[in-house]
Amino acid sequence: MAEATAPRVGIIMGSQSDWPTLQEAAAMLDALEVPHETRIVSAHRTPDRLWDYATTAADRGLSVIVAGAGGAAHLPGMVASKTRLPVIGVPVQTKALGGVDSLYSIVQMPRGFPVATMAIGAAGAANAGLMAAQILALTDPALDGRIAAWRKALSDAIPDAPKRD
Ligand code: RP5
Repeated sequence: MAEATAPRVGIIMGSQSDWPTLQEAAAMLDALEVPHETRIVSAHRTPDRLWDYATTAADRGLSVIVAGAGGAAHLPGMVASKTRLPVIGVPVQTKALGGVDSLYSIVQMPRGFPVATMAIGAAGAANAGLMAAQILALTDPALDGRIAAWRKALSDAIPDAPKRD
């Protein structure tokens, strides 16, 4: 599914070590049948790749970019500076500072260059996938229907009362 058809969402991450987090975004897009691609693009280690990715993303047919990074997490903001596609930032949890470093690096963008910042870690990555799908669903009624069904299944799975020991 991920790259079988032209991708509409690009999931990028600063390192292979971010994949266990960003795979949650990919899994959500798989579940909602949204074609997407996954790439390693580092703001610090591969700045030229970042530049190329951001400047060609729209022309290649992408509509939303999910960007996850940890620590000094410049990736989402740098990508947002070179494309007008919506960028959803995912702060990756870090060993040193728990991901608060990543969150602060991503969320505190200057006026004019927004990054839609999710929660730290796996939940944030899953929500990034959902948010990307919801943006696409504004012009895709079939996808909107799949998101509605996904939400209903989630609600239906929640019991009325807690199990008591
Ligand atoms: C960031 O540095 C990456 O996004 C990653 O979260 C962090 C650590 O990268 P590795 O040292 O594991 O490659 O750029």
